[in-house]
Amino acid sequence: MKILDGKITAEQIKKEIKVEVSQYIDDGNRPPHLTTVLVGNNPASKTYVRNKEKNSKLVGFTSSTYNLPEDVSEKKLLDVINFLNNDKDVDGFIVQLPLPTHIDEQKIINSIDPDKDVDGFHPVNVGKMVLGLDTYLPATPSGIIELLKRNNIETTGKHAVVIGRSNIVGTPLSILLSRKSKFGNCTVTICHSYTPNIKDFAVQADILVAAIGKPAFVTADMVKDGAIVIDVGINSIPDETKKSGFRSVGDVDYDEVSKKASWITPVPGGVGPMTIASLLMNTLKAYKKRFNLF
Ligand code: BQF
Repeated sequence: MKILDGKITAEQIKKEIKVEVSQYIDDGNRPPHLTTVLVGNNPASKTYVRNKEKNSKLVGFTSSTYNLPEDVSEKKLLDVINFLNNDKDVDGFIVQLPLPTHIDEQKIINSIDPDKDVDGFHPVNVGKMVLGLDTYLPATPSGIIELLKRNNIETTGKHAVVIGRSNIVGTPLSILLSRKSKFGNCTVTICHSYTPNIKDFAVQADILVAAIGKPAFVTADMVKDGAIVIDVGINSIPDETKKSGFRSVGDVDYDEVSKKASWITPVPGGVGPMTIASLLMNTLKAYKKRFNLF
């Protein structure tokens, strides 16, 4: 078994971005600028936003954050987005999800300028992705493809089984894995909450992706010998040995499944860091488009 190390791969990508950014700055350009909009105090969301700020600064971007209260009105949030859409100093921005239930998430996503939508969630960008047109790819699926690419893992002709059909991970990843491309060309099966006997599909996978949100959902009996296993899950479980009282585990029973897999992503340090690296790649792309730096 080989560890598909997202932390190391993401570090390489960040180093490359940092070199490219410093060249633009030497040429007299301003740095790329990523803005994050955070609504409320969800502890996981706060951690993710801090991560994005930290890594943006690490590669030489300007980073800014709008912290809005939990009870902010939909109208006020739309006003902030409208301001960012028109702010020439901001190349790309994201609205951290999930949003409080009184706000219509789709309405918010629809209001983002597709050219600044570095999460790739706007319907225009989703449509472009489906058609294989140039766009911002959603960060987690794009990070997974990049992780396979940079570790020279062949995908062509393989059977990929994706467990989970969210708009953010399962659905777009199934499209990227099946498209006509060097790191696509898979036959893809999507499993979800209405799939009877997910195990019957999972055991057939050459590439198995777990994006369900249930700790240790994928057990060793569900995995074919030599499969490539991608664990997208981040679940917090009680752990008395930790300061916080919790630790992060994926959707895969890592200890048992790693005995059968040819490659496996750890949690933490697998898909998560690649998600951040992809967001930075999208932001650099938005910046280059704005200033015609190609
Ligand atoms: C790691 C996310 C679910 C819902 C909304 C590194 C991140 C996580 C883990 C991170 C995620 C998950 C993010 C690790 C951003 C990935 O070392 O394993 C980085 O910050 N992520 C998000 O912004 O929103 C989410 C997961």
